[in-house]
Amino acid sequence: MSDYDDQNIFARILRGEIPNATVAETEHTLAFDDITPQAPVHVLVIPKGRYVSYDDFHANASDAEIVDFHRTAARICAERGVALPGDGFRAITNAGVHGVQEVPHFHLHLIGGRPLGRMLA
Ligand code: D5M
Repeated sequence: MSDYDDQNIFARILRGEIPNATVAETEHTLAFDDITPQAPVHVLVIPKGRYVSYDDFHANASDAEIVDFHRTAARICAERGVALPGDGFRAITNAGVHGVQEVPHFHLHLIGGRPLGRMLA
């Protein structure tokens, strides 16, 4: 696992150095609108802790952080009107070089509000 980069853009958002369009905030989790939305709903959910990627987060975060993260994501889907039994959404996380992860702070993309098509590599 690579070391955490304190200067990554989501670390700077968490420190309040860069503004964000906050969607939800809890003790362990922050969610905000993606700056380059790919669909009408495009929210990024991030843990407040210093986790690089999906695997780092799920291996090293506390159960409380993990539950809070996923409950927050599910609540946002409901609040943004994309949760089932509605039209649905896609939840994606990119990890590392093959996953083309641009920001090295774990984040989940919640994308919906239009038909997304089949996901192809
Ligand atoms: O994607 C990283 C995502 O982060 C990409 O969709 C743009 C988004 N991004 C980058 N900077 C910002 C700021 N400042 N606010 C909101 N969203 C941002 P990935 O390839 O998964 O690492």
